[in-house]
Amino acid sequence: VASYVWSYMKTIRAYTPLNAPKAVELIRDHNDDLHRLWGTYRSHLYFGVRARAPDSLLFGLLWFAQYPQDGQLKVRYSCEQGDNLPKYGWLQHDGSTYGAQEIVDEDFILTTEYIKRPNHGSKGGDWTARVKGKSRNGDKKSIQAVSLMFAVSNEGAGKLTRIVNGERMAEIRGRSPLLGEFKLKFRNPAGSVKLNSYLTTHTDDIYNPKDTIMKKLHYKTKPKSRDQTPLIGLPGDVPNPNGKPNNLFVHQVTLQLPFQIDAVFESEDGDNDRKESLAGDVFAREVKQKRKDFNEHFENTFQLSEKGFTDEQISFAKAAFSNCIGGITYLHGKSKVTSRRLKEPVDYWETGLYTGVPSRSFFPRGFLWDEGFHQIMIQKWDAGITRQILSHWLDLLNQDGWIPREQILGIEARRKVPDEFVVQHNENANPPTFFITIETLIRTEKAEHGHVTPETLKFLKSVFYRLDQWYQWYNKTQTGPLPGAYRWHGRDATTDREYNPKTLTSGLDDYPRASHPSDDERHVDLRCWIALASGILADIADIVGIKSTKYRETESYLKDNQLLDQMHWSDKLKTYADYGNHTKLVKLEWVPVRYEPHAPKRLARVVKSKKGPSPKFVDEFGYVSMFPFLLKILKPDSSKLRILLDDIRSPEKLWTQYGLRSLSRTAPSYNKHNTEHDKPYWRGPIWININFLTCKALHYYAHIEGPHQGHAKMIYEELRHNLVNNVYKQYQKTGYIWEQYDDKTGKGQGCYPFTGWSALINLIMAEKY
Ligand code: 6A9
Repeated sequence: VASYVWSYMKTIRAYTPLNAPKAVELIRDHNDDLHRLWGTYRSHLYFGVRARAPDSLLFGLLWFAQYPQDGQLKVRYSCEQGDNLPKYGWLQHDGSTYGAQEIVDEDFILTTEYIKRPNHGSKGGDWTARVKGKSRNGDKKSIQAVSLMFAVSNEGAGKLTRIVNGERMAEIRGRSPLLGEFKLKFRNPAGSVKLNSYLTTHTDDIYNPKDTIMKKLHYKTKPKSRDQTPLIGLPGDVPNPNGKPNNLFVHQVTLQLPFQIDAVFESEDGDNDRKESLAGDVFAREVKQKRKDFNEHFENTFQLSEKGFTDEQISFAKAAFSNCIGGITYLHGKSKVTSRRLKEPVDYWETGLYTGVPSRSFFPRGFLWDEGFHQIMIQKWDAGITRQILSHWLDLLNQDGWIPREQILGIEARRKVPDEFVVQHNENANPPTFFITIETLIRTEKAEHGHVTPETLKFLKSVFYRLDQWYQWYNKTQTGPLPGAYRWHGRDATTDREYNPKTLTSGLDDYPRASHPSDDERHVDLRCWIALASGILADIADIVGIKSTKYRETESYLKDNQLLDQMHWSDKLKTYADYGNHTKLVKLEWVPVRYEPHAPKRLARVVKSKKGPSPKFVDEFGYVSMFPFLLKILKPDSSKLRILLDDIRSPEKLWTQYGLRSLSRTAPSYNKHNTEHDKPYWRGPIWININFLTCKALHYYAHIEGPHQGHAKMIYEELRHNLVNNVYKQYQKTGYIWEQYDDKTGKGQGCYPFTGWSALINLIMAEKY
């Protein structure tokens, strides 16, 4: 019985929260919470507003052109690459009270502006969303009519009712435990109204109003003459046949271009002492002020005009930054996780997550190591956001000290992910980038005030135990058989379907590792990540007054360049490398599925050497080989540093005029497919996160005494120039910032818009590392 209980307790640890107070609670400040309650935290929608709480009112914009160019009705709602919009994204966003976005559709441009007044009453206050439309062809009067639809639902308990004048839904009134009493008013638009209509009905899925709306759209007007086209609209009240209550309210207005309309949310909490609604001229005045504040704060924070960038370049940097901060989302729900001890996946606990997202269209959800990168930039603007986002993430620690890498919370997020990608395994890590984020926060504050701010001190105290447990988890579960050896788990040793089995956990997915995964391989990037974590944890321990020598000792051990070289420097290859059971003589080939004549064929990895794989350094030069330099583990006078710098600068290897490619042109796996359908991902293309780390490291070695200082400086300047030029150029050309850039042409590729870590181009411009 005892052993059964023991085993059960070990099993449930995988999905049981760490036994410690939640960091979010420890750093909670009620006023700040109210200030941040409302936001554009539905960043997977072209425009959506919700509160940072699980029982929120949901507000989302849908639209379509009544006269589409190809006659196909196109209703826009969630950001989809398939919509093929020429351009969309935030031009300005301050992460809390203001955002301005431009969306270019076929023949018209929408602007969405959002402003909040958090201080009215005690329930988070008021906000207004303004949508403007204009023709794409200058100021010519357009016959195009655009239907705007504002869809409103409520997640938790509460009640919504509508106020209708004829065919126009003028107002929604509501009450909920979170928000108290409130009104959402649809103001009379400026512009020529072609049609008013609305929908109230019941839906089983409030997160997907589009499907319900599509089913209800129909022709509302009959043409009076031949050249008049009928208009499509909504039917009004459609009660549920089974008597289920209305939970979807849609205001629809069809307007000829140009137009402008305000949706005004007003909290009825407290005395109604509001002098003027946040609408009309009042709104226009406030937007002007917000724009000014944003521009000033941006220049104060990043100093791009002081650095001599042009206005267009600065607008681009503002868009990069704004999409990163404007991508911040609030998700809630449960992850699916599994472990060796579990027969099938189980639910993680219900949780809310305040987080940035790598891509609003393609993966609008939380990714662990991406988030560390986002927050390197966001903290410079508003450190409060960073402290809260990191606290949310660290509250995801289970009893073993693990954080699931990808956060797919709630129905909306789940819908975007094929089933096989949903489940997170409790042995799988991801690079602990949060340590870099925290190091940056501490360094920046110390430079500015001579010490960390009281808020950051409180934060560090609140998360210390969690950081320690997380760190221990890596050291317990990701180490190899030799002291100082680390290994990413999660590689598939049983497959011959991949050219080189992926290492998703490292963040570098298909980057080539030992050809034959084994428990005793060792990964140089992971060792460097833990070396870095050890040092920063030691710094944090000092700051919060924890007396422990273990972090510092581990740091010196892992950063010892000689020990590092013993384990990861290959004299033969003249580079840092992984070590494992390896042969570079592998190929993907079509092989028969059975040994019989005319059997069908499949693509399989075939070993082309008689000897087969054997323990050795992995002969592939690229991002992974750079980690001792990227994370500043190399001593400035290291001779290896010089070799690395030369290899980086070599066009035969990593250098391109657009940034550093992920894998050397001379590497055996350069540009190789992993399977028939898996194109090279981290096997050639240029990634901005690693180029950011490169700039950061070059900048460091350029500013520290040493024999390679001048060399580092030269490469730094060239690389920065190349990166900024290309990402900017591609943005001008395509309207977007991309997931990766092609190493031969510089073209943006992969998904878009990708304004997670690619937005760090702004920090590269600002040289704020
Ligand atoms: C799978 C497909 C609609 C891959 O930016 C997030 C991550 C990075 O953390 C990682 O380093 N990206 C990088 O190699 C994107 C991962 C997307 C997984 C999507 C499901 C959904 O199809």
